[in-house]
Amino acid sequence: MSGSPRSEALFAESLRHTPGGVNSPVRAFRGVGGQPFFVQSARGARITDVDGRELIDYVLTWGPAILGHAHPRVIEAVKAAADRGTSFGIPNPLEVDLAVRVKSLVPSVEKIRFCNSGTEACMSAIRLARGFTRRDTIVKFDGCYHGHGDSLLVKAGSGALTLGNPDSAGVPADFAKHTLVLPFNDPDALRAAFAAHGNTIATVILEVVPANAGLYLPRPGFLELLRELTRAHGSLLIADEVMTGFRVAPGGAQSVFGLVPDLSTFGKIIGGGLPVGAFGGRADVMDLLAPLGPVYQAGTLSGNPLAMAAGLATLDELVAGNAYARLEALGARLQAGMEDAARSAGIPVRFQRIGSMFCAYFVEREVWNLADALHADRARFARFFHGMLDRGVYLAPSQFEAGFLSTAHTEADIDATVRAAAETFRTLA
Ligand code: KE4
Repeated sequence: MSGSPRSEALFAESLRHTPGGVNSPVRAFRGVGGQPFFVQSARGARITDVDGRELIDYVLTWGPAILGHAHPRVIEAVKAAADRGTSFGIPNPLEVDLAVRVKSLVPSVEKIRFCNSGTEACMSAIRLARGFTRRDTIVKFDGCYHGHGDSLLVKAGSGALTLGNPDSAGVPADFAKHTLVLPFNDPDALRAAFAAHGNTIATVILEVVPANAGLYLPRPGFLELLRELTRAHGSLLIADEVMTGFRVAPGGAQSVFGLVPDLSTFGKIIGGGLPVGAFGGRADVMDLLAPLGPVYQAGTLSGNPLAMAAGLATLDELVAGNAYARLEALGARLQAGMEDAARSAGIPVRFQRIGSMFCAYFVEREVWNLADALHADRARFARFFHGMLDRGVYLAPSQFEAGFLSTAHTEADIDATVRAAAETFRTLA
């Protein structure tokens, strides 16, 4: 972004101390070129950078800020909790309150364990599934991202895909060989994998709505087949709802698509912007976890009162109001405006959305899997990203990430975004 002297100076300094100058790779703008700006503060649907520029934010710290940034109810809850101490390492009442609240919203969760990130949640759920089934093989889908646990950094999405290294260095071949990667929405590949390996497959983990290679949806029948095959072969089904949980519906994507997984993973929204993760599901599986059973999993800050308080305030605010109807209306308005703007400029854009999560692929075709997504014009997306940034709109800095809306976005924000998009599309023709 032109004219950002303080961000430029901070980035130069950060590069001296932190690899790539960032604490998470996707923030480095490698997918779009240029360098990241630094945020001074954020409120509602807006972020303000260290050079005083205000931007309409569609990244929302990658999903957690579904109420917008610094929502008064969340801030108040965190302040009140902090006044009582920040972490105890001993059970506190808020852990029970949030467990009860998540269970009330997601019926497939009979028991839950909190941790500190989505990665930890997915890593732990995989270990638990392997312990429960006494099998080693896991199945994931290409382009899906389930955090940076060793077993899962195989043809992964998000930052790994953005940087073009979906298979990370440092993961022993002996780990990766237990991970089968299938194309998403491919029933034949699914059937063949179970026919060949069914009795060794511990679990299949999926993003019910893959949103780490942009955003695409399960084709009708795919999830039903997956549930049928996993059940028939004694494999557990893990729904990774770190991004979709409490985002696409109070009960997550599983409630939208009628999927009943054995385990689910959560993160982001249930921490209200503080570090949190969780995994939960069938009690007979969860009870294999230490201290009850032989599968070890632990964390110093797991269930810490600040994250629990922020998560409770977020879920209470979401469920109390008509948040999901508002998020759907805002999403539909954005989609209609963006599609009209692209069409008027003659730019092929495939806008895919579920509720308040979306992706504008620079491609003509429908996108149903990673192979389709890889046809998107990344160079054109990068020019679009910077054009929008220069016009005051911050989109995810990668064609392979989803965008998010919050209840703090207004119709005026959407209309301003669409106007910026119309101007930007015209520069791409
Ligand atoms: P974390 O470890 O980043 O809290 O969660 C990992 C994770 C697990 N599962 C899904 C479906 C996810 O989307 C994520 C993390 N999402 C990315 C954004 N696509 C986090 C952004 C980043 O890596 O900086």
